[in-house]
Amino acid sequence: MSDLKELRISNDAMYHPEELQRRLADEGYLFFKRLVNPDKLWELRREMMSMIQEVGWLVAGTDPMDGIADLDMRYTEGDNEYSAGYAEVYKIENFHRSAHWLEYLDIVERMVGQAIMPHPQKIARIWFPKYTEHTTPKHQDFVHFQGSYDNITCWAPIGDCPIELGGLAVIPESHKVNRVLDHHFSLGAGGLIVHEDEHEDINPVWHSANYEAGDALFFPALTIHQALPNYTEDKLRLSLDNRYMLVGDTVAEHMLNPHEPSRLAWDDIYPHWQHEDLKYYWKDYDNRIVERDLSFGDKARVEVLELARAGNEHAIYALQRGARNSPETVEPEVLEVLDELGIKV
Ligand SMILES: O=C(O)CCC(=O)C(=O)O
Ligand SMILES: [Fe+2]
Repeated sequence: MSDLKELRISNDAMYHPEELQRRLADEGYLFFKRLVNPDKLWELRREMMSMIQEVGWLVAGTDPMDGIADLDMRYTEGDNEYSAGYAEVYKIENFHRSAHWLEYLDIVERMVGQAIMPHPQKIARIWFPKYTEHTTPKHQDFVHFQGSYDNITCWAPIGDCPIELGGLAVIPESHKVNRVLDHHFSLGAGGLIVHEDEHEDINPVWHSANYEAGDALFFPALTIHQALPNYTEDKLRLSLDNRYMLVGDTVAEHMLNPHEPSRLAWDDIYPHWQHEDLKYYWKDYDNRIVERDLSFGDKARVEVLELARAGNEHAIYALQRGARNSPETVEPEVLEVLDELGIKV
């Protein structure tokens, strides 16, 4: 993106809750440099990248801290192979614990002015280079994480993340649409894209940063954002995106579970941990749990069939991948469309 603007840095307001709340309401994001001591991120990076090397995604013999990807292993969310590697990273206790670091909890509490808690579901993104059609597309987080418009996402690189490595970009003030916009099928992570230029009340000026370890970007559930493509030759992008909710607010049931691409249950994860304090911690809170709204995904599933029939390559790829991943549960319509197109699963 050629006309990217710089995110506004809000370190000057870090200890002024009212100013943080004003900026969040006005601009739809807050960005801090070195909110967390970078050494904590470097330590987490070592642990996670070492596991990523162990599962075979980094070039053997390279320093795991450099994150040099094996380009023959390019996988993404939705691929069985991604799930297999991600599951090993997802078991790491410190990765889950990082969402509970006081630096994050304190600042979120100040920016919303109420008691908060991290969603049980934590997310790491392990993004391969030159695999850009799978980049996280433009979206509002509400379609994925639901529960409440007041949820706050925290996106943080685990290490440095210059523009070419594909950090997060937002449209300031886009949360002011004050509604969930129509989302469409996309091949990128999450599978849903919003076309911000379809909406007159949005001024689509994208902002991002050359992120450094310890930096963190926060935004509410309606702010439009996307990841930038990873254009590096050979580097993995490793980042956290975690969510915080107001204590006592509504939470969608699926956010109480591990992140789906890991294909794990808490009982698969907890035996790998050394401490007890974060196991099922949310059960001590009285939040309102609601069922997941499946309508966003359902709409995209209808669209993907139509697009595939019309020859859209991303749609065809998505159907093929789905059928290959879980042959036992593939919908008859999907097989029908692939058959019509003469494509073997
Ligand atoms: O890191 C990514 O690719 C996606 C992150 C994202 O959309 C989020 O943090 O909500
Ligand atoms: Fe998102």
